[in-house]
Amino acid sequence: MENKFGFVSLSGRTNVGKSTLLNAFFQKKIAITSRKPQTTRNRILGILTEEKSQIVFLDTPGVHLGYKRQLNKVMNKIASHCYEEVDLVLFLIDRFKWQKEEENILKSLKNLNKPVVLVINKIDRLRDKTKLLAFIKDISEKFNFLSIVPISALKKR
Ligand SMILES: Nc1nc2c(ncn2[C@@H]2O[C@H](COP(=O)(O)OP(=O)(O)O)[C@@H](O)[C@H]2O)c(=O)[nH]1
Ligand SMILES: [Mg+2]
Repeated sequence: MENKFGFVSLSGRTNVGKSTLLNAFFQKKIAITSRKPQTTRNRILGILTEEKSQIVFLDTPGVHLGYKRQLNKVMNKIASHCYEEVDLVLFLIDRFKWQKEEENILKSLKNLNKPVVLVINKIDRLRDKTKLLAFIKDISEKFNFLSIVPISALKKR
């Protein structure tokens, strides 16, 4: 395997499990949650270094500002600028919850022209796992996701 290096950005509204996923990647608690207001610069959430690869995890300023501010062209510009150095976006959702916020995030992601992996988190809490396939089929019609991956960040699965 060649040496690999890349920037991965984590997208998804509050509480979908972004921090939990990062903790799973890093296998231990690190200071990755910040209460500070988002700046216009990419914020490094953590750097995962393995023998032949290094991934820098970034959060995604501008995408989660809420509907009204997201409509603001200047903020959109700033947000897309921050995405320029991103190689891959992980877009997390909470099971089958697909609401206005998810639509708005997807709208922003569509403009970026970056590969997006849709991560369906919290599947440990799915009562009926047979619905997963139908959901994946529906959601894959919304956007050409690089892949759609059901996970449980909490259970590290
Ligand atoms: N059951 C379950 N709970 C999860 C999972 N991932 C995250 N959570 C919980 O969801 C809540 C929000 O998670 P957090 O990582 O802080 O979300 P963030 O706001 O996107 O960073 C916490 O109570 C987590 O323990 C999961 O895979 N399964
Ligand atoms: Mg968090």
